[in-house]
Amino acid sequence: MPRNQRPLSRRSLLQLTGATTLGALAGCAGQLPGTDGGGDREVTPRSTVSVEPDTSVSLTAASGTIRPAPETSTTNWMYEGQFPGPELRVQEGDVLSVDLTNDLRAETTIHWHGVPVANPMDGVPNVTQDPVASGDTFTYTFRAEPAGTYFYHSHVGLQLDRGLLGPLIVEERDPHVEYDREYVVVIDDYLPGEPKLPSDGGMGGGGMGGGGGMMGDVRPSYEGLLINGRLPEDPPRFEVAEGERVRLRFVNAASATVFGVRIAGHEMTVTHADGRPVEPVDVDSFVFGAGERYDVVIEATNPGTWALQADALDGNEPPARAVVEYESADGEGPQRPSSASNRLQYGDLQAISSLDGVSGEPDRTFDLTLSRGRGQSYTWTIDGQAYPDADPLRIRPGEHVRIRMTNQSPVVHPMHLHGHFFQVGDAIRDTVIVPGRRGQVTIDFHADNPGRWLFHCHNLYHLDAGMARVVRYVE
Ligand SMILES: [Cu+2]
Repeated sequence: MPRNQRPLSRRSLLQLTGATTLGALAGCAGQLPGTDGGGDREVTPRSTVSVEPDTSVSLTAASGTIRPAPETSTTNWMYEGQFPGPELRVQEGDVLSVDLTNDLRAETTIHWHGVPVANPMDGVPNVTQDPVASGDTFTYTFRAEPAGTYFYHSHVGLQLDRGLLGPLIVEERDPHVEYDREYVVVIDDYLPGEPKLPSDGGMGGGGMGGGGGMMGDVRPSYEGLLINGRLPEDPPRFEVAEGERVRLRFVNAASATVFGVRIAGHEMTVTHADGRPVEPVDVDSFVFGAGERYDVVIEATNPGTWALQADALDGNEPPARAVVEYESADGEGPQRPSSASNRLQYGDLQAISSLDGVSGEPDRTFDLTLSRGRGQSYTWTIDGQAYPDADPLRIRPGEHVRIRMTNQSPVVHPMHLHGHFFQVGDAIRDTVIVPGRRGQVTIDFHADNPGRWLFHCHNLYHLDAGMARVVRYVE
């Protein structure tokens, strides 16, 4: 049963039988604006752009067969019969219109990860829209800004881990770095078949996966790691010419995997974090969690055939692989990267331009604890509450909001805020890893986009098991 159709929890029953019955019912989509259960009046979201779109695209979600390697095929869910889904590419400021047609036998939506769209376009089922029923079409329209490397994916249940994802590139009109060509590198974990929560008998035939235990984590039984939908036996090839500067747009589209990324024979200059420009920083590797993106530039000054490799930090599958191949290469097998010695740290990231509205002391601060739920069931909580059975975080328009997170579990949580960029250290991002074992991260954002916005862990299994809250604008 989908989470949003579970029997009413004790908290919901208390709300329904209390004095705030109408407020609690206003939590259904389609009733904006209303009161929010706490008695506060909700702020009407920004409306969707109504101008003629610059680009119109159709994405049909349907089941089909993928072949991630010549000898391997499986049934997947896909957009337009492609996995990953088609690359959507527009210019900064363009209006993009996407008709999502649902040819699945399940409800679905699309979320535009990282893009601060108007709230009704954000694709969160039962929060910003009714899910799109089987056979129906829903049109998403939004202005694609700011420029950056993004991705789109279903936000219903565990559908992201079934293949419903694709890259979204918003090209800057005036890039702060020069490059001659570019490749998009979507890194993913490969799960044939239907994803399930451990509590529903998922993740390895009902058993606990690696690293199990009360306080530990489980990971689905992935059958490999992918770059652009390919297993390492049949890696994608990125051709380069000697002397070129090559931009690589890395997207971690995995559902439960943190990757460490290296390229043999080349230093990487990190130029963007979550699509936002940073002062260029030279590294030989970086680590990113589900939902994070990095853009890097490499200088093609070392002819040959070189492996680009992404290792699962918390899994033992063979690394995902691509090949960087010079036009002049002689066909020798790719050389493997040496071990990482100069790995990117968050502290290295310095945004080119600052975020408005977050200087000085915050108007409102939330202190939130991230932890594994107590008891036998597989739940993940924020301050002891498991979504959707969780209180909204109420904020007012124009506020400088701070969220301080402390991770009381041993595993990392890549936390993602919808609808806003946030400041973390000197960087501007939309997703940030909170390290395990009492790791602490503080983010600051400007409340400039009214609506109901999900704030959640981008480990899909943690999200589906409750690690989410709705940030709600009230008057
Ligand atoms: Cu998590």
